Amino acid sequence: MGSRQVTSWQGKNITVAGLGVSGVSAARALAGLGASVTVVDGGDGEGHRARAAELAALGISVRLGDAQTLPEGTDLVVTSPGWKPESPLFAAAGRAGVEVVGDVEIAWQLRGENAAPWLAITGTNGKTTTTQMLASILKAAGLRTAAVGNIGTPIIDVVLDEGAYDVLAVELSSYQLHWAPSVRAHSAAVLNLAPDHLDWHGSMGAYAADKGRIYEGNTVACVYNAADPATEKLVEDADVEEGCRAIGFTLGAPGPSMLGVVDGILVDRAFVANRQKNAQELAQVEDVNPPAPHNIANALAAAALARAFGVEPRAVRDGLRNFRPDAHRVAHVDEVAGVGYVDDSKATNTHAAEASLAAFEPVVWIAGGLAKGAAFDELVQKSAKRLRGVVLIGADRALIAEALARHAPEVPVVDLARTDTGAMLAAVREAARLAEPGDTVLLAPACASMDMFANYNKRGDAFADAVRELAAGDAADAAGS
Ligand code: UMA
Repeated sequence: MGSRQVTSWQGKNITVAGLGVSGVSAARALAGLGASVTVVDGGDGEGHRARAAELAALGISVRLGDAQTLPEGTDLVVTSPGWKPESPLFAAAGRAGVEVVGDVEIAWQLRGENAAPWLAITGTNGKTTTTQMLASILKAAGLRTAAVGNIGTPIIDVVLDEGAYDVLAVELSSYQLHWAPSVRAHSAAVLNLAPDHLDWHGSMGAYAADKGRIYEGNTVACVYNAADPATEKLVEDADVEEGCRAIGFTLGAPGPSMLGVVDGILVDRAFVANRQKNAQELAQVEDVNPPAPHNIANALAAAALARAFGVEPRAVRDGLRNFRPDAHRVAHVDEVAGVGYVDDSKATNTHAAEASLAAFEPVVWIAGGLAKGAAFDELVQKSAKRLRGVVLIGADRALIAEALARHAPEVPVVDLARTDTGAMLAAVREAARLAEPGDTVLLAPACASMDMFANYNKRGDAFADAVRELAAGDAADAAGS
């Protein structure tokens, strides 16, 4: 790293908001550059105290149990993405004339002159998978890369490791984009745009505007979803570098400057010579794992970003073939008594749940949790005809129950008014009771998990455990009969 950054951070009083994954990363990095860092966090649990002790050993102050008061003398607040813009700490910063930025903004500012370019991905759904696919393609091309950002590896950690990477595959959430005004990606994609996190952003317009920031200052390509005009609109509204192109992706045949699918083949009509006439084969649909429609769209977006970076077609194919999806994303768990059990715990909003429900019929749907300000009418209307029955769990299940009563009154609904650890087993048992051989029981909650579980992984694990228990009972019944 050049001395430029070191001098600019030396002696600055930085308040880091949040002692989670990004806060710890930001605090360590900035303290390492000579800043005087105080981390503040509203929590005061055991985990918080353990992390605070680790940071204290590095000379970083930590204040737990008070997320509201701005430490005296703060020059800059660096926030973790989850903190809402209207948090009292930021109001205090505003009154004191102190700027608030996110850890992704700091990462951008810490880049040296030869830093690896960013290929950035956002969208309501599919961003983690697409980022992983992109990293897999870049690796297949022999490039040194990492999948970072919202995906779980704080981006500051890799930015400081300058020289180690040729290019980064960066997943950015709307929260991170909100707090990162000067990030300028080489190329970026918005995969889709549907209502989510409205409690955080305040409105769909504000959410879309934050997502759209990802295109600001792109130099080579702004990748949009041709089936989702809102994403194309964000490209139109973006202020990009001269010569930057809008590149669409579609599940149909692509026009010029698009990637798409023709006769089961993923083709590129954007990064080829004479794109009016020519198309380049990239991969077969079967190379995409799994080859479900929404995932083919993800693969096309990843391919578009890789091609914008100059990656050869063969590496696109090899990268897609090498890619293995994470657990809890439309994962087949087991079959019990002729009924399939599928875990899509990652479907934490209505848009994702809709894509998931569209893949199965007839389906017994397990849904509910924290709604995050969402409405369920459209999801229920679109999915009603596929539903054999519904089992509702979690804090906001009444919202889904009401939508079902309005649009699918004939569908049987089991409302599970319990949030204890055994609730998922009860939900799976109820679902099994509603299901008939040939049906699918699908956990696609359309809600966040934190009312009942630590995260969506734990919710998916609980579902898989419950299915195993059900299968064991079924086997015992069969042996006994
Ligand atoms: N906190 C407060 N007051 C608040 C809010 C939070 O004190 O008002 C404290 C909490 O007690 C906690 C810390 O802040 O100690 C948590 O900060 P955070 O919620 O920003 O979470 P991090 O651990 O820093 O993780 C964040 C992302 N989390 C969120 O955006 C909510 C992670 O994305 C990301 O992987 C990580 O940074 C590294 O970049 C997770 C996520 O759920 C996976 N993202 C959302 C999504 O994908 O839908 C956007």
